[in-house]
Amino acid sequence: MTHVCCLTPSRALYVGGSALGNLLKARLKFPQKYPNRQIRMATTHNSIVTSGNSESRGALIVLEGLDRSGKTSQSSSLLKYLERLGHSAELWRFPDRSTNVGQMISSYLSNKSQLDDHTIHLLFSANRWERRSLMETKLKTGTTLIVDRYSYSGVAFSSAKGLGVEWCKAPEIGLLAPDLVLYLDIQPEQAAGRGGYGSERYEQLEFQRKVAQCYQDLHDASWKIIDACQPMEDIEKQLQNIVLDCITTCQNGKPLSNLWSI
Ligand code: DGP
Repeated sequence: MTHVCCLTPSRALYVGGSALGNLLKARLKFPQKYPNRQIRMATTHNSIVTSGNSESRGALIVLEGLDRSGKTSQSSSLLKYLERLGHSAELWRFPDRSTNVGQMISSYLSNKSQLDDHTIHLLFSANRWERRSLMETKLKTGTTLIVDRYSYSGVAFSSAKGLGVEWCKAPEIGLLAPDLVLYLDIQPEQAAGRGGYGSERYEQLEFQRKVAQCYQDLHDASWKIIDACQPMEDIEKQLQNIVLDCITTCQNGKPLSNLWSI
């Protein structure tokens, strides 16, 4: 059960069986001993707080890979699969081109505007920050999010241009850490052969080779590497099995954490 507390420090609308609940009760009895400040310290900066680390929640699942590795198709079929099973799930995509920041990114990607490499890096990051709070709310209310590209694209694509990896990671610190990173692995040459690249800025073989190397340097043992050259149905089955395990773990109360830890 989710224990939700609408936080004004002096008025808890509902708090169930939590340390915070006990603190609030104690404050009503002994107002001088437990001033407001202590109660504020027991909460986070958000207005929704769960009562502990064992709350059931949705899973944050990220798909990463080179352009044309199949992330978008696989994300969609994963969503359909989860919905068929009755899970609450949504498909998100970064960059999210629907926001003002996203439109600046889109214009840059389609070569309609020029931006300094650092500047565009920060815009991509800002585009993820724009969604952080909603992301946390969705997860805490039990929705699993399948996310097509996340901070790893940010670091891989910008460091492929020569920006320092640590510099690239810095603005991502504090975004929610994924519970699972699924990397669709494909050779840049094979990806390029899939119907050819379009007109977007990064769709060039030589650059994608650098991005592949950056992903290689960035990944860790927690990533699930999927051979993206298998038949689509085989990839779908592999993703489905991995994802279901992850969703169960999160339903059982895995705490949310922040980047940069995965
Ligand atoms: P997509 O909409 O998934 O096709 O992504 C558009 C392009 O932007 C693609 O070439 C990958 C690149 N990209 C995605 N996220 C980031 C990011 O955070 N930083 C940079 N530099 N590039 C990114």
